[in-house]
Amino acid sequence: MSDRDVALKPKTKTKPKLDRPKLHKVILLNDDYTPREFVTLVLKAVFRMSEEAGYRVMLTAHKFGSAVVVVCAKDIAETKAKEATDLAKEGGYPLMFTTEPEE
Ligand code: TYC
Repeated sequence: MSDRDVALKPKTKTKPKLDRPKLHKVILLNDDYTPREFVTLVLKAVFRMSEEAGYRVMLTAHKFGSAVVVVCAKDIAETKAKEATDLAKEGGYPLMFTTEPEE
């Protein structure tokens, strides 16, 4: 085969399928000290929830110990959880938000 003859190999390489990055849950934790109104306020301010949605999520955490606030990309979940927890700390409350990967 001369240099000018370019042998074209059939393309046999397959792209390795990358797993989609896991989504993460932001979880609101109940405590005995933070006022309900303040929890709802944080949910509205940080997660842009309506009064009704915020109240519902707050009540779920109050009754069951925790509640899922939102499911989103890991970095956004972590940023939002920190922002909300910091806001509560500024207000002098122990309110906590955590994150965990979705199954
Ligand atoms: N349990 C709190 C109270 O009775 C209210 C509350 C609700 C706190 C939800 C945290 O995630 C929470 N004042």
